[in-house]
Amino acid sequence: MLNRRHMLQTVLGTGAAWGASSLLPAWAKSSSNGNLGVPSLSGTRFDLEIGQFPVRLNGKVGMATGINGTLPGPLLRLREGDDVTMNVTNRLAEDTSIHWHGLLVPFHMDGVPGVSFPGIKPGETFKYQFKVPQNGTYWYHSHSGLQEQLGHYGPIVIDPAGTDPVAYDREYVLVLSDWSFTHPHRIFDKLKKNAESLNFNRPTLSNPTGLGGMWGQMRMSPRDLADVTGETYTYLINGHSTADNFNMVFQPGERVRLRIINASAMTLFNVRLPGLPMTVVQADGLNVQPVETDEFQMGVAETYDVIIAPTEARAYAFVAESIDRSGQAVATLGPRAGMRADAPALRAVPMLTMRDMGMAHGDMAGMSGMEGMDHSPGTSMDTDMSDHAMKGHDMGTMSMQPDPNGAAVQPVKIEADIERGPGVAKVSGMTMSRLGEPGLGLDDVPHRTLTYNQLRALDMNEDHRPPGREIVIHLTSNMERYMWSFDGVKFSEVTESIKFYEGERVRLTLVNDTMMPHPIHLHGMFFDLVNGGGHHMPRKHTVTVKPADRVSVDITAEHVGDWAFHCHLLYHMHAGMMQVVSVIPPADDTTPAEKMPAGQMNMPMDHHGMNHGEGKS
Ligand SMILES: [Cu+2]
Repeated sequence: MLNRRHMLQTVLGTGAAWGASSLLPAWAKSSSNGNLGVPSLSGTRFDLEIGQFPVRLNGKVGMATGINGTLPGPLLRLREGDDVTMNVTNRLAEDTSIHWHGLLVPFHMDGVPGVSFPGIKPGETFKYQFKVPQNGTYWYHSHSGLQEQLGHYGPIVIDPAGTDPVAYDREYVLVLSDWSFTHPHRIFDKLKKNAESLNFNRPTLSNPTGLGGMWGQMRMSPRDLADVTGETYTYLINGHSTADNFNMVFQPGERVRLRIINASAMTLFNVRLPGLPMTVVQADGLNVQPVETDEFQMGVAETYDVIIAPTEARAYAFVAESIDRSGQAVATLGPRAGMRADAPALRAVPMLTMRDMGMAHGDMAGMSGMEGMDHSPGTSMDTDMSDHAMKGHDMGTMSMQPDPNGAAVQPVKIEADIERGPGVAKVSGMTMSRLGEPGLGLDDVPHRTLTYNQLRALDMNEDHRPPGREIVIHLTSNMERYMWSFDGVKFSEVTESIKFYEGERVRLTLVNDTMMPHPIHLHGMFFDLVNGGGHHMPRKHTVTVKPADRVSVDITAEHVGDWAFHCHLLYHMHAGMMQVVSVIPPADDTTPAEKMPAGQMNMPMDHHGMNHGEGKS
């Protein structure tokens, strides 16, 4: 049988920048780390080529855009503290980029076209150089257009400079993704047309009173939990569909570390190994206090490392089920290669709850908010204007020592939130927090599920300062135009970045006014999730904000620069759910980009390099 990767590498084997080892099939490569389940590269210098190549999935051949001819791209195995060089060559006919997701690199090495650098033109090689500042499981992907959907992503594992507190006998990297044979621009067009075709505010056969328009405004139906479903997607584990049966071998009694990366474009996954408990030891690359569970929901871009310790010599299924249960990818973990575990049947489609609609208290607050949408497309809520007043010019003129009673501070007592302790989710005024819930559809499964409230950083947080200010940002949508945004303004219409001051401790509160979960990602800084963890708040690069959820994260603004801040659902970002956070020196109102030497960047704060879908697709 033709090995798919081998075929791809044969097709592309003449690429100039390829090392000899990249021509070998994954299983033939020697590596001191053993076979992790994906082709891997290690060292301090990496030659990466972005190109197109064919992939065969379920008997069908499609064209991928990716790195070094494999789907996913090769594992980059780095060592904490090393100085690394990534030579990224663009063999495409369009611009490309690589963003090192979760790595705290200088902003001009962050790889976001139009924000941190101009992008990589066709035929060009861009040399990324940085000191690897951390350890753990991360990943990399395109930040150009919709390339990520086509296969432009790969895993990163950074070995710690010191000893690893996590003990394991064997490890596997599991890159979860969603593949489509439909071109992403077509998918995006369909999403927009679908949204436009909804009969808003008008009685229809299915909504005879017109009241059902409530659903239409937010989602198409109470069952519609994902924009793009298993009808369009083939779900993959390391580039393998369920039919491919990706295989992992273990010996009974071994501790096996699974480094799970959700590298999909649009799919939140429920992850479980029926009959085998998982001990979560790391989230988003940072170690957490071990917590045993049976299932967890993973937002796009999140990573979880788990330890499993199978004692029976039998095949176990590793299941990544899409949140709407329209499909899944199943791999096998067994004592011998080539075994196939029984794939569990897809479970019943979960329903959105009143809580998801922001109507947990049975009052009309959520309803009136939705009615507000009718008259003000573009801003999803008329309420809570005090939150909006927080943003913009007020902040731009603040000094380094913000007045805690000033206009930029929420009426809530910020200190109280910090000191409240483990009960934070239950305190009045925080009742919309859903950190104690496992995620859509996992409330009533007959086993343990992970919640954000269970996560505690293994190491004590370094910054114990309470935040000096709180910035509230609403996650907003206008489904009539498939517009997703922050505070009702899509990225292409944003005129000013969000300002953080170098050295400050700032609280970001994300309020989800929509009925979809959004995995929110900030480049260049970690979110310290305010979950009652005291000085052991879990630190994450991506936080999934559930429908009608209100999540606070504390951030230490350390690295001056312009940093992308966006929903990691690819089409949401493309539609405008993105902003730029500028970390600027105290009392200095210019963005770092404006201070860059001429020629290093096309235009400061150039949003146009992002290939916004709106009006262009
Ligand atoms: Cu989103």
